[in-house]
Amino acid sequence: MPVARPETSETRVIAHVDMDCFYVQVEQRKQPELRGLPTAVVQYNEWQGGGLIAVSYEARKCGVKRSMRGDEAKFACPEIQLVQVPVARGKADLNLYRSAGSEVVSILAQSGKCERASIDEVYLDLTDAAERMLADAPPESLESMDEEVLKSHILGMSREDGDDCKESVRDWMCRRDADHGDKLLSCGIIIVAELRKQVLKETEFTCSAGIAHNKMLAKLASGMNKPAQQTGVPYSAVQELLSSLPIKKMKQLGGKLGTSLQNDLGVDTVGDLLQFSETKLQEHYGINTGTWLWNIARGISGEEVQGRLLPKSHGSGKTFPGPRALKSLSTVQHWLNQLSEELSERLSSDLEQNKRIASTLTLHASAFRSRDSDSHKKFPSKSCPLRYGAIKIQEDAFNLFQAALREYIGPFGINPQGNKKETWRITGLSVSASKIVDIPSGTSSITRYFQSQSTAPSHSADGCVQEHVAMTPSASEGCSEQRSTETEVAMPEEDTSVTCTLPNFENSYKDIDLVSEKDVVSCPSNEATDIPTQSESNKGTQAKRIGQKINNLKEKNRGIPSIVDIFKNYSATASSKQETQEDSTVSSTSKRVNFSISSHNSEVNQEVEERRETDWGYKLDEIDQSVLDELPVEIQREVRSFMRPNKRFNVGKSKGDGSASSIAHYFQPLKR
Ligand code: DCP
Repeated sequence: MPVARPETSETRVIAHVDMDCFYVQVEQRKQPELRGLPTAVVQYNEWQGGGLIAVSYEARKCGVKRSMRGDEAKFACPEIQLVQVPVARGKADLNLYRSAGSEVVSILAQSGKCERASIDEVYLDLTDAAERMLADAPPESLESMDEEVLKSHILGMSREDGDDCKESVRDWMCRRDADHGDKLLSCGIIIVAELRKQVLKETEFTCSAGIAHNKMLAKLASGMNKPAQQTGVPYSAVQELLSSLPIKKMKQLGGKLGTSLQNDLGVDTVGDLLQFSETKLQEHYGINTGTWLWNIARGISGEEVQGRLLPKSHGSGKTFPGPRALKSLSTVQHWLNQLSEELSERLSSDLEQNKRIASTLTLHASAFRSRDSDSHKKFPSKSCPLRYGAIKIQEDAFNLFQAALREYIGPFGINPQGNKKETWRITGLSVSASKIVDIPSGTSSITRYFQSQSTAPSHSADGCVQEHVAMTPSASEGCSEQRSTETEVAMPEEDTSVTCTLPNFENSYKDIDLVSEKDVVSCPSNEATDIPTQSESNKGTQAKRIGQKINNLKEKNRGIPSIVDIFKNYSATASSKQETQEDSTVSSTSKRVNFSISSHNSEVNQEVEERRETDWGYKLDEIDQSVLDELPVEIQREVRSFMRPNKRFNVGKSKGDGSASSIAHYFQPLKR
């Protein structure tokens, strides 16, 4: 039964651009002698040669896969070149790859609405550009067509190898009787071929792309012909495409929902869904999911490309596979400190460069209980309002961890030494910052921001918010998504009998660990050392372009930088203190464990208050008049009163005590 053609979606032209073996390409640009060789990027740990996270297409031909360890890859392909991921704070440092991704985004964003979907993926809405081309220079009017265009794959078009195939592509694109949707698609194919060439020229990276009438189809198509190729999806080919597409391959159907469709409805391919009415699907999966399933079976997706060049969240994570699993609170705290420091750095640069503030801190962990029938119980994720400054994030992250651990293990599972031997193991940790918003211009709105920040997430009794994972696939894809890939990791040393399934935290960086393209601007020296001279001028141009783009976007926020400086100074002071305090913090861990969250927090808050007092006493001298002028009037009054000789700074006891606009309120500790 032919599927009714949706009327609205075919008038849009959406592209999904995906870099080819991205980390490998970044490393090959750094070391050009690796080009053309079978190469893989490995995580830095030495266990069995480290885990592969990116594999070149030459290595893939020898049977090397991302799921392999370095040793296994060498066995499959003895000449493989293994490149280590850069390391900082004892964990993978992905800044190099993030900056490289930003370079690509800056080029693609010239063409239309651009959404950075992950470290190496971008969606583009090319509808306007395609409409313009169709009006001004439609494909049939072009004297010649670029090779890259003619090499395109067009689904549903029969093709043979060689020149004939290019002719067929040209004929298809120049059909005068083509409908409006196909004509627009042809224009999109030409635009994307041009963009891919530009990306290659300016960054030396190849990418693949899918061009279709919606995001879902564009994403499906971009992975069909890799590397360095592009695939167009005319509406007429959609039904055939989906009829053979395994249900689990569809975005958002790789998990429980896909399994349920297979087991409960006997659906194997997306096309199989066509046999069910919308009502039937709604009966099984609820109104929204049912309708969504009914639509995807027909290739319909209304998801918009969001104009977003910056990530939706920042995250920092690490896995502790096999014998590396963490067994004590002090080691957990040590790693949370590292992760929090990295997160704090990224938040500071986002604040400084993009004038954006995050408001929610979330802790995720994966764990298992070794002597327990319930060892697959999920470690709960916890959130709380985010407070700026490395030390605060460290404290909050550790509090969240302890609250989650209590829940995971039950009230009697933790002893004052930190753990009961072999009771629990942590195999992955991550901290992330989300709900990122622009600081609105105008001081009153900043005040409002901070007011809302202190009340935003609702709290449970222990001050944390339980993260809920919705099954409904309505959420749009974003940089913050955790990868759903899971890795089987054996425990070779102490837990030889245990095999547990863990979320691949370090591998999940691709999705959670993005920074803004402003990094390219802010780190020219890094770029210069990492990248061969040939690309220097390109970098300069890109950096400028990125700078311009962000400046345009952030024009409205002029006047904020000085407030940003306050944050920066504050967290810088906090960090330097942290170095001296680190030992004592860790050694006092076991004592803290016995406290209830609230008593622990009051202890922490007291420390924080003391630190703040000193910090501000020191910082006040550094605040200049122009900074003060930007602050809300009440705060100006408050700060000026501190600046008067002999007036001692007294947090929380100053004029307007407890009012939302008190400067103390800006840095108020987490309310529990
Ligand atoms: N990545 C990671 N862990 C994963 C998956 C990916 O760290 N589990 C990193 C390394 C990849 C980059 O993200 O180079 C992009 O991931 P992709 O899934 O897009 O894969 P590649 O770009 O490596 O290859 P492909 O050409 O198949 O897209």
